[in-house]
Amino acid sequence: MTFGKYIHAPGRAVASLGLAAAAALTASVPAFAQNAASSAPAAPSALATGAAEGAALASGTGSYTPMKPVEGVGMPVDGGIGLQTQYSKLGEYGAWIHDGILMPIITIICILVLVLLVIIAVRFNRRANPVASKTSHNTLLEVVWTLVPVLILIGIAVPSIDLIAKQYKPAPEGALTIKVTGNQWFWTYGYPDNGDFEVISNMLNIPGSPTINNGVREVGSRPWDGPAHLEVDNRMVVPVGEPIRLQVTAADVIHSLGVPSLWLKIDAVPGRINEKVLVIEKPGVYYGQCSELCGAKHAYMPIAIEALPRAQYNAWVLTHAGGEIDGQKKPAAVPAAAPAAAPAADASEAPAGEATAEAE
Ligand SMILES: [Cu+2]
Repeated sequence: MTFGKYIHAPGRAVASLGLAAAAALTASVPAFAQNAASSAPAAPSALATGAAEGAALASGTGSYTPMKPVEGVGMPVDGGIGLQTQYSKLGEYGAWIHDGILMPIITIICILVLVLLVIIAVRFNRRANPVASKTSHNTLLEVVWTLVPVLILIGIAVPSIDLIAKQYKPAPEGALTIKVTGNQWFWTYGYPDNGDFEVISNMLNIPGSPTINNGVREVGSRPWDGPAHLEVDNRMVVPVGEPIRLQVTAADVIHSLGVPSLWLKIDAVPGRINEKVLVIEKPGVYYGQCSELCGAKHAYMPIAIEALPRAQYNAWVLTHAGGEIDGQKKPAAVPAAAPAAAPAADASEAPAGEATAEAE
């Protein structure tokens, strides 16, 4: 499948990102281009990373072909309402609270209030009911309309507080730590448990639109590219099904790491580390965006998380200079990585068929 409709319908995609930001971009394209070239290290690093990616694929120390995302999975859909399908246990729980508790309660209360209003307007207007009742108290009614809302609030509070508690549960011992840093206007992902290499992640440029990141390729130029405005040059690759300790901070202003389909939103604050555990249930590519207004290119720093089985993750780690598995640099020391590495290397020119199959 292709994402041509996203790529060739920038108007629609832009609308989903906010017309205001798009207007600002159009008005000051040269300024952005200069920013990217002078202040942000993103552009040159991205070039270097691209070259390194090719070299690593050829060198045989590791292998990685980006996974092709499944359309509609881990990304917004046209005309979608409600929450995105969730791919973490916490997300499934949160979505259940929203869809199974909050929405029914909201709907019932709204209908009840509307019905009462209509009854009052029809039966107790001045013409239909010229002599108004002098009743001022009704003990039973007052007890009921106090108790029922209290019970409703308790019904909402119990699962809500439970969800909050679960979200704050610290990562278990041995969880893989990934350090996420928000920058104006790109993300960096550090892997201290895998040799402390760092991945710089820039949004891909959009054909026919002003250049956002100098030196970064255009979306749609690789078979595994996802939607425009969401796909990046280097994704945050993580192992699937394992607890990941995300340590989130920022280098300049406040950003926010938000991926709707993973129930993930956590602020990236300069000088502070916010921590969150992430367990992704299914291999796949999950997209999000910076969720804190962080400056001119706020709308152009998407997040793309690719969850791979452990063996493929290890092979990806070894494509990076300094990448280590359990303190070992040689792929020979990681037997699990070897079988996955071989076919993936052969398939490096082809669209990641294997990876896609896993995702489905
Ligand atoms: Cu930001």
